[in-house]
Amino acid sequence: MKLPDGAYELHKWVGRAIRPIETARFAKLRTAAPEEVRLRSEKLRGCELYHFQVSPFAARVRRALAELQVEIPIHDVLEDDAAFAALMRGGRRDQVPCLKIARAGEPERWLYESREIVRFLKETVGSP
Ligand SMILES: N[C@@H](CCC(=O)N[C@@H](CS)C(=O)NCC(=O)O)C(=O)O
Repeated sequence: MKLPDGAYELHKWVGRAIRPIETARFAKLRTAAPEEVRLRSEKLRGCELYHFQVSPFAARVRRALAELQVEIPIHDVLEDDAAFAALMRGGRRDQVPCLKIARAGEPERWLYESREIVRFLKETVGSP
């Protein structure tokens, strides 16, 4: 990511510090039974979120995932160099959040913009 010098480590450490707080907050939104979550998440098969923890735009998407009662693979590009490389290879823009959409029979897409991603998620899985 094009962050200022020194910001990588700071973002990583702040991210690690706040992750448990967000996890606890969003856990309260996750009200569906595990089997329902599994079934709903099937509609998002092939979707993976690239993000980093302290991004407020990424938080918008993570919240939507919790509210929609779905789970998808999530990659933190500050914690995982391979994930960052995959984002740059596929999406070609060092910006988060980005949703990789790789569905059978469709060309692979890398969707940027948190509001667009949330709209896609809602349209794809519907209301819980
Ligand atoms: N309008 C975008 C803003 C995304 C954005 O600014 N993301 C920041 C992190 S909070 C980013 O990736 N910055 C790195 C860069 O643009 O190089 C959205 O809603 O997703």
